[in-house]
Amino acid sequence: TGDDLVEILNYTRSMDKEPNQDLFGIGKGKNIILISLESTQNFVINRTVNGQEITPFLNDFIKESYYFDNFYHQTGQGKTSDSEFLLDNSLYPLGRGAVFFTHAGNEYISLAKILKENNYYVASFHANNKAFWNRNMMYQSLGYDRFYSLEDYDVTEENSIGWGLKDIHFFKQSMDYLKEIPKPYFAKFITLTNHHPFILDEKDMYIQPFHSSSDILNRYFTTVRYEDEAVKTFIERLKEEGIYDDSIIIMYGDHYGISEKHNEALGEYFEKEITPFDVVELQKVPLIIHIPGQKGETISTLGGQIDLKPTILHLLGIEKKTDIHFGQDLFSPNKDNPVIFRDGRFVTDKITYTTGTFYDTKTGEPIDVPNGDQYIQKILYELNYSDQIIYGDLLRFYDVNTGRIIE
Ligand code: GP9
Ligand code: MN
Repeated sequence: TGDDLVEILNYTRSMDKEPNQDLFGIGKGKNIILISLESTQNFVINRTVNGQEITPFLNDFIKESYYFDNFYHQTGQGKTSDSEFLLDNSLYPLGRGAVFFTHAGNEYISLAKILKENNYYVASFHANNKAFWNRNMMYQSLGYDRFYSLEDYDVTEENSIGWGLKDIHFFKQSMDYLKEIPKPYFAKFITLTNHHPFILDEKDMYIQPFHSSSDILNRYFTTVRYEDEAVKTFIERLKEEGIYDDSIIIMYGDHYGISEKHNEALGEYFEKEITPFDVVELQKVPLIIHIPGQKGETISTLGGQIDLKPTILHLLGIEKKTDIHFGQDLFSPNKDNPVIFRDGRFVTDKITYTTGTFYDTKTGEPIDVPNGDQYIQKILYELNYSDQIIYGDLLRFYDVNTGRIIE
């Protein structure tokens, strides 16, 4: 019942942070173009393979954007769909299964719904079957106006590989739709080519594979490089169409692409042994926020996908004080929440906890944390609160307009 919400509400309200005064509302009325970069980990940014840049376009683009280099994915078994869930709800995905499948009928206070109240048109673009990850159902609960899925794209043998339509074609075909939808809009583009097992046509290889003991890792660099090229073509089109200056562009990696199975090969790439601490670090994904007229800046504030919703709302000048979310605005001067992984690992500015051991976040050295158990408890509490909301469908009992619990 609604009683279960009282404690949770007290908790989330106590965690909430005020916006950054300089940036609050800076993007008011602008479109939001959000690009989900499939399986893109942060380690590829500003790095080379065989002497060549892996992401030449993004490396330039981050210079004129806010680039968060200390930002983590927080997904579980629901992979891409979990990242979408985190983005829209600032709730944690579930420890087992994909919440997009198991709780698609719940009541949510989604980013999409809040944006719609503020006059935005909300669309998702993804050239896969609309039922994949149950998106067609979940997007209804989240309040999306339109889902451009496989049936909206012209997919042929020629223009597809691996999981489907190649990203360059995906962006190209999407542009016809983007030009038609009402403004201002929130448009989410979910890329696909950089997906395990990272297969690419020879002619789409802008760089050559790496040489290590893992073909998966070797190919990964080539598909990331292809994705970078696709994003470049899209941004160029946005400029040509006059959309660029009217839009905030947000890009983030949805989750890791290279699992722990490939640690040995990763060790060959980094020329060091991969420790459990490194495995946590490897969960960083790029977050890039381009705001027209703003200078570029690299921001090392610790954050994760749970923080996206309040961050985006504040940029648009929307402060939904009655919202229930676990994240904090990444630009808030007082942001202090830890990054919590679904399996209980966590990262603070000082401590990283994984595989039963505490590490110094700065040095990666194992450390003794006298009150360590309290930390672990607090993390588990937060995950549990989020789970309670989902399992109990508790937002049914909450009136987000008044901030009151419905008896
Ligand atoms: C499928 C795409 C990729 O539609 O989102 O799914 P993933 O395996 O990364 O979750
Ligand atoms: Mn994915």
